[in-house]
Amino acid sequence: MPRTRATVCRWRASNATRTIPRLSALVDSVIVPTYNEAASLPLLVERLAPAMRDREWELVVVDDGSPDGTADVAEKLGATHPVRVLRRAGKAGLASAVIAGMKEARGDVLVVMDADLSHPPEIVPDLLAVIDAGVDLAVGSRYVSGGATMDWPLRRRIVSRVACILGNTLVPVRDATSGFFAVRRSALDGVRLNAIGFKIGFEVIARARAHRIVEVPYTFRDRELGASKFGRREIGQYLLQLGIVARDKVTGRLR
Ligand SMILES: Nc1nc2c(ncn2[C@@H]2O[C@H](COP(=O)(O)OP(=O)(O)O)[C@@H](O)[C@H]2O)c(=O)[nH]1
Ligand SMILES: [Mg+2]
Repeated sequence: MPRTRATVCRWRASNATRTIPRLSALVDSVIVPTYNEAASLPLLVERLAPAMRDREWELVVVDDGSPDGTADVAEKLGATHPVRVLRRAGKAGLASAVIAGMKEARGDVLVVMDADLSHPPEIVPDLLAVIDAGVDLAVGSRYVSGGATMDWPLRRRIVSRVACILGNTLVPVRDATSGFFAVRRSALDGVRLNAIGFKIGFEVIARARAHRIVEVPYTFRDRELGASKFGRREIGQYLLQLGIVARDKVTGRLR
C-alpha cells in the first residue's frame, strides 16, 4: 500500500499542548554537535534548562576533539545538568556527529540543534509540542510565515535560499536544509542516514518515515561567539547529497 503523503503546514505553537495532553513521560534527547564551542555551550545550557523544565530530557554533546576544550566544558556542565558527552577523536563532520549522537541518545524524541545559539533554545518546547500532538517530524523553519534570518551576511543568505529552493524540489519542506528539528525516534527505525556534510536535516526530512511534517517558524540569528565551520567543501557535499537523494527518489527508495 502506498504511504500517506507527508502533510506539511505551518504551525502555531499555541495550538498544540492546550488541546492534546501528554500521555506518558517520554524522554527528549537534544543532540548538539560541537567543534570549538567552549564559549557557546554554557550559554546554550543556561537557556535550554529553563525551557525544558517541564520535561524529561537529556543533552547529548557530540564533540570531535575540539582543541578549545569543548568536551571538558560539557563534562563540567554534566555535574549540574543532564548533559552527556560523546567524545570522538577528530573532526568527522556535522552529519556524522549527529548520527553518532542519535545512536547514543536514550530519548523517544530526538531534537537536533547547533551549539552556537543560532537555534533559540526557547523554541525547542514548541517543536516538542508538535511531536506531542502526533506529528513525526517538526522542522524549525526560517522560510515560513513568522520565521526569519537575522544578522547573516548576504552571501550566506543567498547560499541558504538557493540550497532550500533546490532541496524543496525533492522534499515538501521550505526550510529544507534546516539543522534545527525534532523527530520521533520510531520514524528513523531501520532508516539509513547518509553521514555526508552538514545537512543532516535534509537527510532526515528526505528519509524519515514521517507521515506528517510540520514547519515551526523561528528566527535564526548569526553566532556571536566562535567561528562558522561552513565553507565551500560543505556546499559541494550538499550538491552531492541532493544528487543521491534525487537518485533514490527516482528509483523508488524514498517514500
Ligand atoms: N562534532 C562536530 N560538530 C561540528 C562539526 N562541524 C560543525 N559542527 C557543529 O555544528 C554546528 C553548526 O556549525 P556552524 O559552524 O555553526 O555552521 P553554520 O551555522 O552553518 O555557520 C555547531 O554546533 C558546530 O560546532 C564537526 O565536524 N563535528
Ligand atoms: Mg552556526
